[in-house]
Amino acid sequence: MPDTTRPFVIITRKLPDAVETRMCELFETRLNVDDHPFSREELAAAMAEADVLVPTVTDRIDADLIEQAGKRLKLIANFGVGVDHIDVEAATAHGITVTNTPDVLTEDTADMTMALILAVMRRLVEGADIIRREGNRWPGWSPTWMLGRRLGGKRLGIIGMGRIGQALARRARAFGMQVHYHNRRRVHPDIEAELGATYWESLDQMLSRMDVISVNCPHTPATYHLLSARRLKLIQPHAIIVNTARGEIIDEDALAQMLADGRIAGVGLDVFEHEPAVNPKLLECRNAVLLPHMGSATHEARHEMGEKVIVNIRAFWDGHTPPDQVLPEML
Ligand code: 8YV
Repeated sequence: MPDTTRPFVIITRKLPDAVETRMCELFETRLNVDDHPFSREELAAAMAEADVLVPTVTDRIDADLIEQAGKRLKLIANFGVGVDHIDVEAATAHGITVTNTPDVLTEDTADMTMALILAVMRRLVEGADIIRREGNRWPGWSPTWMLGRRLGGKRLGIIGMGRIGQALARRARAFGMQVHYHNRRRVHPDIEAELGATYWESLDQMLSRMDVISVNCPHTPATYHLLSARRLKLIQPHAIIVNTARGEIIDEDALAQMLADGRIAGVGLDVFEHEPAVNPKLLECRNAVLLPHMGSATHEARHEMGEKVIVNIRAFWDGHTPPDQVLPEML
C-alpha cells in the first residue's frame, strides 16, 4: 500500500546512490534506474502522477507541459541552479512551487571556468592531444613551439557578477589577472574592493577592451544572445571567450564563424546553444576547447545538490517556504 502521508516524488535522472537511498527512505520515490533522458511523453506522464518532480537541465518543462500537469503536482524541485529549462512563470501561475540548488556548485563551476581559461590560453588540450596521438614520436621541445599566452596582467571581463562570477574573480586575482565585470546591478563597494574589480556599465565598452571574457550570468529572455553577432565583433582578435553558464547567451553560429575566420583567438565552452548538439564548425577549430557540460560535475557538488533537493522537498511538504524557492521576479 502506498503511504499517502509521504509525497510521491519522481526523479527524472539517475542521482548519486546516497541521495537516492535517502530519498527512498523519506519519500515514495520513483527512480530512473537506467538514467535515460525522459521523452516529452514520459515527462508529461510523470507530471500527471507525482506530487513532486525532480528534473534536471535535460528536461524542458514548458507552459504546455505545466498546463497538462496533474492536480497533485505541487513542487518542481530542480536538481541544478539554472532554471531556464522550466517556465517558472507558468508553474507559479498554476500554483506549482519551483526550487533550485544554489551555492553548492559555485566553487566547482568557478574552478572549471578557470580551467577553461588556462586550457585555451596555454593550449592544454592541443598539447595533450599531440602526445596521445604521436606518443614517443612527438617532435620534442623547441623554443618557439606550442606557445600560448600568459594569464598574469591580462584583463578578464566577467559577464554576470553573481556567486560564480565572484568565485571566478577570486581565482583570477590569484593568477595575477585584472578583474573587470558587467552586471545588471553594480555589486556592493566592499565586494568590488575585495575582488579588486572594475565595473563597466556598458557591456559593449568592456568587451572591446578585454583579453579574456567569461560568461557567468543566468540565461533569461534578457540574456538570450547577449553576445550577439554585433557584440562579438567588438571583441579584440587576440581575446578569448569562455562560457560555463548557458550556450544560449552567445550566438553560437556567429561565434563559430568568427573563430573559423580567425577574428577571435580561442574559446572554451562547457555549454552549447542547442545542447547536446555541438556546432560542427566549432569541432573543426583547433583553438576551441569543448567540454560536455561538466561545470558542477564533482562527487561533492552532486551530493550536496541532492541534499539541497531533499531539504527543499521536506520543508515544502512540512508546510514551510522551501529555502531555495525560485520566483518569476527573481529571473
Ligand atoms: C548542473 C548546471 O549539472 O546547475 C546548473 O544550472 O548548469 C549544471 O552544473 C545541471 O544543471 C543539473 O541539472
